[in-house]
Amino acid sequence: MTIDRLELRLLRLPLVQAFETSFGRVHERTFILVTAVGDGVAGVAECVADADPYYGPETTETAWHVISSFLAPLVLGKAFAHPRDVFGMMRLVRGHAMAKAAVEMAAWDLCARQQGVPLSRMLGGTRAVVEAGVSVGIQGSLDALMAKIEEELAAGYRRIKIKIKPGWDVEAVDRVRSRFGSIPLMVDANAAYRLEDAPHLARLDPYDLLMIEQPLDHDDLFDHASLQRLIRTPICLDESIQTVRHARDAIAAGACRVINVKPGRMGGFAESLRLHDLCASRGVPVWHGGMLESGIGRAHNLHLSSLPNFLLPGDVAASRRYYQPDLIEPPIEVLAGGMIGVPAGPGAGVTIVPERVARATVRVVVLEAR
Ligand code: OSB
Ligand code: MG
Repeated sequence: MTIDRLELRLLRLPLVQAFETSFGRVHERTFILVTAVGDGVAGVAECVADADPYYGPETTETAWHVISSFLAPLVLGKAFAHPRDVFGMMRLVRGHAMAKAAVEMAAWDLCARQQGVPLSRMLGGTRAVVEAGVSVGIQGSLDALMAKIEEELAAGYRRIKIKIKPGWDVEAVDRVRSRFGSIPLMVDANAAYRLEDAPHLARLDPYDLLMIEQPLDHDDLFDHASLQRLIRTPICLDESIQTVRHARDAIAAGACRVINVKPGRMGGFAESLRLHDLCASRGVPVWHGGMLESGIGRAHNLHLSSLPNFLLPGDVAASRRYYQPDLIEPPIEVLAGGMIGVPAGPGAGVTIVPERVARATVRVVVLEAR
């Protein structure tokens, strides 16, 4: 198969509710929608790079530049046997995983649509529904946090994750445990601490958290290994796992006991599958992360989440928590019991509403094989 044309579309969508992490508060998402066309069929994927380089080094503008100037020439008009080969076709370009992932995942969607099968089937998924968890941002007050968690539990979510940072951590967890008892609970620090904070982070140990996600620096493995020896709460790595090699080294070093999979961070589905398989072979459970995606990226995440080593609920919540309306119709909803169905149609299996995409569009470019 080949990709004959790539369309990049920069979109800006307001969030239903502002989302705050240790690196700041966002009120809207700016992201690129990539459409890959081959043999008259279109595949679509969402680039998870944001306007700011705060979660990781990429931004929407670096992704736009790298895809249009460097990745598009490597893939346009070039025959490949399977979309798992697309990542390798882009290996001349170092890093820029989010830019690569958007191109690669659009190729998977294209291929699945050409074959008329759901993405989950092509990826090796084994489940029709997946367990949904939610990521609850830092709130204005602890009372507001309690109200938010109450709302999410009532919606059925099977695991609560709260964002933490210095000054919003032990007390918040203590309040949640006193109020809601032994619910499945975890925290995500988005790299807000240093190894010197180990005694402070050990104060979370009595609360039986499922895990603490990314306590230390975005590119660190060594200090995480030291920290894991000092705290009982299992460490889960997010930002620090940008390649399968990072995961291999992290597991060998004891830097984590759980890994979060985000295909955008890994450079696409093929590398995410390799990460999934490596973790399965080492007995390390994985779960699917989220990047405040619209329903398009959310659907891709659900397909990948249907693989067998996704043993913990993911950040794969319903559309309505993020965008109203979403770019897709019908939106993604949480079923009774906190499960979400993996879309059953061809490719990502969701229907994009073109007028909503048009309304959110800031800029478009079409790149063709030459
Ligand atoms: O660290 O998992 C993260 C959102 C943006 C960037 C990084 C992260 C997150 C989330 C929200 O935690 C996940 C979601 O609900 O999509
Ligand atoms: Mg995280």
